[in-house]
Amino acid sequence: MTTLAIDIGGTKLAAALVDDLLQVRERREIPTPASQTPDALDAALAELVAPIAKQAERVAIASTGIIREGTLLAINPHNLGGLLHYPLVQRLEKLTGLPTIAINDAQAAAWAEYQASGMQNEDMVFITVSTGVGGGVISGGNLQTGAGGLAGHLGHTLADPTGAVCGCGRVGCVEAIASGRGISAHASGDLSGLDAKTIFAHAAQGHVQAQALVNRSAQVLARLIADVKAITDCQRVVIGGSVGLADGYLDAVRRFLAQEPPVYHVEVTAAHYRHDAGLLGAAMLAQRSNDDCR
Ligand code: ADP
Ligand code: BMX
Ligand code: ZN
Repeated sequence: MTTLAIDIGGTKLAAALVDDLLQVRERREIPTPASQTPDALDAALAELVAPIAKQAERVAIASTGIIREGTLLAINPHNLGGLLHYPLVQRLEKLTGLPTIAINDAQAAAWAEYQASGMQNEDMVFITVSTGVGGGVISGGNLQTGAGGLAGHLGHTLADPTGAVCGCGRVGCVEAIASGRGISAHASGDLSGLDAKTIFAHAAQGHVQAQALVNRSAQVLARLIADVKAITDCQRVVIGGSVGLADGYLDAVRRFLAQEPPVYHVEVTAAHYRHDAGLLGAAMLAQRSNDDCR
């Protein structure tokens, strides 16, 4: 069966056709519109899926935000230009006429990465460092979504009680410092207003402030990983997202984690499916729910 997989992030929207052998075809990407009203996202999704939807038999969405009963509820609406909620499943069913499922992007990616890991009945945590910082927890081989979809939202745990106010309303969240938006928000002087991608490019050229911003993100992430190890005793942490997968970032995280006491050390790897983990995880979960219904 061919699945139209869609990944809705704070920066980009991606879509592709995924077959039962997990081959990804016709991958497309467009920027995520920043708008408080749903109309802009409606239009962007229509533009994104129009050329490929007719070849699909179902839709599987991995999306930023808490996904509850098919609706996106932003925990940090700033990541979506202030959009608070969006009826994902309803809109995509209307747009395509196809049966649709939706799941949080990091939860979906966690599932895909767990399948790729070869682990069995084990514990693994996926962390995306992207527009925000998201997470997905696999416990005893099962994906944890929580009763209300909140499970794994580890970007909203405390990194610094004197830190910036996060869009979720808490003070000093990991996301407010370590995410792409957090890195950009802390830039000043000649870096102010630049996005994380550009700041990473400056860091690679030896720009001192840019290097400090990247290191601060990696250090906060390493402390988060130590917390995750303490909470779950997982055997592996997998990192994805465009910041997480940026050159040198994972090595910096590993260096900071090595400074923590050994009991908090855990294997940290880059996402096997790289930037497609969310798309593939959603497609795999659609496949599984289809099988469950038979
Ligand atoms: P989304 O959050 O929409 O899923 P990404 O995973 O691409 O999208 O994350 C977007 C964030 O990653 C932005 O803050 C962007 O500036 C940053 N980014 C994109 N490419 C790179 C790169 N090559 N190096 C560092 N940061 C990057
Ligand atoms: C935020 C939150 C999470 C999401 C994470 C990564 C919103 C809109 N999103 O913490 O649900 O998993 O960002 O999202 O509240 P991304 O856009 O960086 O991929
Ligand atoms: Zn927060």
